[in-house]
Amino acid sequence: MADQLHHDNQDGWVGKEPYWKDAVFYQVYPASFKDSNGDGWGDIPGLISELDYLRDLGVDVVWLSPMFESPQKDMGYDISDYQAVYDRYGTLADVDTLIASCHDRNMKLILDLVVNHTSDEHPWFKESRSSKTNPKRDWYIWKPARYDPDGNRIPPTNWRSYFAGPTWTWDDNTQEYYLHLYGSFQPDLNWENPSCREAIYQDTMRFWLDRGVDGFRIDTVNKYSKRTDFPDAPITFPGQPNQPAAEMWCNGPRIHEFIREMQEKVLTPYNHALSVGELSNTPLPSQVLPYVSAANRELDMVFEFSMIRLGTGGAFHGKYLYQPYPLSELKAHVATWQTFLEGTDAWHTVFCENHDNGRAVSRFGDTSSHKNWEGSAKTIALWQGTLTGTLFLYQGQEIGMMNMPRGWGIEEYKDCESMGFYEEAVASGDQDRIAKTMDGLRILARDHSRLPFQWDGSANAGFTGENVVPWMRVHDSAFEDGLNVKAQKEDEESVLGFYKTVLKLRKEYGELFVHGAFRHLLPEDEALFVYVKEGVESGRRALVVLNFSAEEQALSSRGVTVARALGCEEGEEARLLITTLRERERLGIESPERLRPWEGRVYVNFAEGA
Ligand code: TEU
Repeated sequence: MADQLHHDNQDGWVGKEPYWKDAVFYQVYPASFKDSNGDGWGDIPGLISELDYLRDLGVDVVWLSPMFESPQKDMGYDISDYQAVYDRYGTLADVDTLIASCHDRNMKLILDLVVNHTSDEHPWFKESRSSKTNPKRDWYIWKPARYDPDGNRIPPTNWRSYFAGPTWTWDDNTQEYYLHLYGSFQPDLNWENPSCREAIYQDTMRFWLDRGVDGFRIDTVNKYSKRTDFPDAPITFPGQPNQPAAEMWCNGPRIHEFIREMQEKVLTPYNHALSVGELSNTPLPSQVLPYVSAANRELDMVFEFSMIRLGTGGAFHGKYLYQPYPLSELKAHVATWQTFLEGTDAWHTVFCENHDNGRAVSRFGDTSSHKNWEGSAKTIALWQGTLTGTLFLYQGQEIGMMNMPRGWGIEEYKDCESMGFYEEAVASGDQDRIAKTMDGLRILARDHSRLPFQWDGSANAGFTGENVVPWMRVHDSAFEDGLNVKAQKEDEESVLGFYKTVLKLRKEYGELFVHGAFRHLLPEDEALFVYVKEGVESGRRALVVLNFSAEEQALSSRGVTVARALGCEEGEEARLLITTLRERERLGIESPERLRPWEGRVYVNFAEGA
């Protein structure tokens, strides 16, 4: 049997499985969660003051997005000191208190590990750029210029960066280019250099593990090993200077060696500290398996991006030119990753939001009316809560937070990626492209998920003091539609109340929902998402029926009956475990074959009379 990469069951939460499979994770974006000192930015004391809210919701592990010292050009994903806390977020002592406060509540805390690149203001980079002979020169990736036939200086390759523009920036002082897959202010570290790797392990990982954090969400985990021959990428967009080039720097030749080294030298010695890697540009199960197969001793789990990227025009050029897609495509991605685990020793994640994407209810649900908003937010809860893998929620998902109102202009968008694409469209002078980019941003921009958290209906939604100007504008829905925690706490049947119930059921029926085998029914259907989850040992089953449309849908007209789909045997009956409908809306749902608009239901097989 494979030597399982397990955490010890220190807490005795689960039997033979590591705790993080059944645990519910919750991502906190510190700038936008809760401001305790009235400067318009969320902070760590604010987070500490709401840990009981998270515990009460059913959260087991908090993932805190970067709170390190940073010029904040990419909201802390540009770190200038890994061992200091950004002033507006608090102090080292606050993080120590946060760790202790999580542990006191039997919760865990993981930090964001951003080590593909640093800020250009990190002392390592300042040294590296100071001269060609500096000992840290080789800690970053430097290359001489090329020249075109007219003698103009051009970058070493034609690679396009994530935030638009080339992946190379010229350094006047030392007359070479440095590589950056993201912004020019985010130079890539050179993982080929062993002393650079050792500094990463020591200064960014062991430092925090020694203080008691339980592991890391590992940013851009598959981009540390680049091709070292630096070829040009093939031309995908003729006439463009910079081309998509992920195959040149993603899942590179030494990537598994580097990750295994990190696991062996750092994570394993710290009681197998938790690792969840961000694995973009890697859509094939065969590519993902080596990262998460327990026998390989690399990562506990990863975020795979096929579903979260739906609607984008690819990861690079044209990302924000919105591409509509049918529900069947979304379902196919889910089915691929639900069945990925079968017959392997791997594990996976379940998520539909994070700080890099629009809100799920606005993308996959329906915000055209209050009723549809509520129904679709709950249907999304039921969908996520019944899928196999470790569940990750993003702050505000549990109250159904939405994208910015469509009427808000570009001035409300702050993200460097949004700016890069918008400015590129403007520079093209093409009005159609500008309009289409703006439309895409309205659905997909990273900004939407970064709006202040909606705690109550007061002037700044309880995120910060009423007279403070928050760093991003508060969504009108906090006041106008009662979309806030306070209002939803007073209503057991709210989206928040529903999430709590779903998370409880997820644990109670963990064998089905967290670990069960997934069987897809009606895969081609463009309105209903229907699947069976089956307990591997008990043979117990759940039938999940989700209406992803604003019309009533009948199962019967599709030839499906609940008892048959559930595989009820003699002496068994199908029982409704949960529906997204409010009590007063349930009249007449005895006919189990009809689903209301944006309604989700789960049936379970029970022994008759039990
Ligand atoms: O994102 C890495 C990344 O490449 C993406 O998947 C991201 O969604 C990007 O917007 C794609 O265009 C991580 C962080 O999550 C993101 O916030 C950072 O901006 C990025 O790394 C750079 O550190």
